[in-house]
This record gives sequence, C-alpha cells and structure tokens, in this order.
Amino acid sequence: MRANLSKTIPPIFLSAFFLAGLALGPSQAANPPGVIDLPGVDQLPEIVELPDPLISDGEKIATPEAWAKRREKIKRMILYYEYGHMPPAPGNVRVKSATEAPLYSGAATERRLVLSMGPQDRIEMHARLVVPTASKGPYPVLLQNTNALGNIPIEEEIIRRGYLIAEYLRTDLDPDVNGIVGPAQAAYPEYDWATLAVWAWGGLRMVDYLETLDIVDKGKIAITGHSRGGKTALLAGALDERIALVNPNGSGCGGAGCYRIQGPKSESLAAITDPKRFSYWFHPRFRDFADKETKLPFDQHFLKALVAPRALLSTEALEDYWANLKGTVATYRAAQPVFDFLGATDRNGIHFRPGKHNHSAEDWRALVDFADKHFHGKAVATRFDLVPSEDQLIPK
Ligand code: GTR
Repeated sequence: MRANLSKTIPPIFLSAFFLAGLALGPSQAANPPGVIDLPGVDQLPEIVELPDPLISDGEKIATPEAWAKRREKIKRMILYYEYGHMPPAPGNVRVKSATEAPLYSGAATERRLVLSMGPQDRIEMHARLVVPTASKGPYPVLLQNTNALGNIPIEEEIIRRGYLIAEYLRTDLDPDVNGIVGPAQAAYPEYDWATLAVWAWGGLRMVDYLETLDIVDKGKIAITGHSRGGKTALLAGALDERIALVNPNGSGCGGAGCYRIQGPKSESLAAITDPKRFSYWFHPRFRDFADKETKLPFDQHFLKALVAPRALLSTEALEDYWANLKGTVATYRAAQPVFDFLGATDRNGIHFRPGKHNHSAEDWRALVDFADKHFHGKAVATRFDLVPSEDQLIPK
C-alpha cells in the first residue's frame, strides 16, 4: 500500500500525510480530562523480574495509607498504558423498558431490561436479572458480562443456593469489531477507552443499577465473565471497590495471565495486540510493549493486587494452554503478598478443573462455593489454593 502511494505522491506530501496520520492516531490524541502523560516505552526502565506492587519509588509500602496511594498510582499506570481511560459514573442509569416472567416453577422471576445511560441517555444496554422468590432477600449477586444473555449452565442451582443472577450484554456498548467506534465510545469522544474498558464500564453501570434495588445485598456483589469477559470482569473488579468478589474465568492474556511469564502455547502481548486480531481491546500504546514486556512498569498481578483485600478467584481449565496457565499461577503467587499485607490471606483464590476453554458448570460451582465461603463464612469442601504441578501446566 505504501509502495503504491510512493509511486504516485511526491515524498514531501507523503511524509506530511504520514505525520498527519500520526497526529490523529488515538495514542497521539489529546489525553482525557485530568490525565497526564507517563513515560513512553523507550524512557521506561527494563524490569526483568516481576515488579513488586508493594514497592513504590524504591520504598516498601508499610502502611494502609501508603497502599491507598500506591493503589491510585497503579490504576493510573494500568489505564494509561493498557486499557485507556473510562468516563466517570454518568449518574443516570435508568430502566427504559422491562418485562417479567416466572422461571424454574416459580423459584425465580426473570426480568429482561433495557437500561439507558450517559449523555442524553444515548447509551442503551440489555440486561437480565434472575431473582430468587424464596424470600424478600436481600440476595448476594453474581453479575456476569456476556455476548449472549441467558446461557448460564447451572442457573437454577445458583438460584436455589440463594444468589441473584444479573447479566449485561457488553456488545451493546461495543460490538467487538476491529476498527469501529462503538456506541459508548461515540457518546464520550473525549475518552480514550478501548473495548475492554468499555465493557468493564458497563459492569460498573450495572452495579450503579443493582445498588438501587432493595432485593440486592449491596456489600455482596460478585462479578464474573469468561475469556474476553474474564478480562473485563478482572478490570471492572480491580477498579471498583463496590464489587466484593471478582472472578475472571479463563481470562488469560489481558486478564489473569502474566505477560512476563508465559507457558508453552500461550497467547502473548504481541499476539493479542496484533492489529489483525484484538489490538482494539487495548489502548493503542499497549502495542508499544509487544516483545518488550520487561518494559512494563506492572504486570497482571497488579490488577489482582488492586482487588485485595476483597475476594478474588481465578477459575481455569487444565487444557486451556492459550490462556497461559503458567502465567496465571504466576500472578496468583505474585499478588499474594498484597493480600497478606492487607490481612486477607485466604481471599486470593485459584481453581483448576479438567477440560478446555469454556465457562463450565464446574467453574460456576467453584464461584458459588467461593462466594458461600467469603460472603457467608460457610465451610466449603472446595479448595482454592491448589496449584497444578509444573508438568500439568505443559501441553502433552
Ligand atoms: C481468543 C483470544 C483470547 C480470548 C478468547 C475469547 O481468540 O485470543 O484472548 O479472549 O478469544 O474471548 O474467547
């Protein structure tokens, strides 16, 4: 393409054209309100080992106040380099339309909703609640982001175990297509959020809505999602302390998988940010770190650390090598000191099951067990601290 252009356009115009393109590219666009530039990849130091979330400017974090400041700094870095910046809560999440129907022989009521939000109420998002009818509640909530509502494998079991299910259609906010401006991005042109951040923002808007409902136990909202939805759930949960439990499922690269530590056959930063694949999930400047992961001032254990002292559970499948099993174990271990520091040692969990890349009944059961333990203090048989042997993490 460029070779053809250079045959027909004099070089002086061509370089002007190229520079104009750079000036207009999203990574060069003006920063969103309140965002200041951080060093570019060439200015950043090389950090070969995993960086320590508990060290800030060479100093070990020693107090909760120091951690609170460090936490804000980590959020800034992650949004600036990786996901882009989201607009604040719009304060106008409203039900535009709703229908109701009984489910599971009357054990639940299904509510199908369209929520509106944002500037001039322009953004619309489909959502679905499945509300247990056993009592007036309030119920703890399992909130998932998805690209198709109504597909949870053990929904009735979850309802009978006393959880309210909430889901939202993330693709209403951004349709998951390369090279387009989705409805949420169009409504907020001054923000540089990429697709994962848009989807995560949708989760935070669901929390806004859920918090208005008497049937919801406000301190007990968990967020989950699978794969790209797992990346979304981890980002939403890392950022918003109203979310009490965070469960990325099979989230891998851009989720619970480490960039510096990769298992065989796993997706790398370079692979995921390939412009022909999923570069649009991330801020354009994240591509600068392709094959330069050691320049990142953080790694994905920092997102897990942001969840502490709240509860975090990675659910993984033993044959899901693409999701970087080894790197997910690495982030589990590397986030642990932050959970320990905040007195939440047992709230950092991991769970492996046999099988491949999906959001299976067993993953959902592990989540409900984990929620039973952390929301209700129940003794559960499932273990959340078992890591497979090195041998099991390697494809046969
Ligand atoms: C894959 C992608 C993964 C994961 C997955 C999914 O193709 O490489 O990072 O997000 O899609 O969402 O199912």
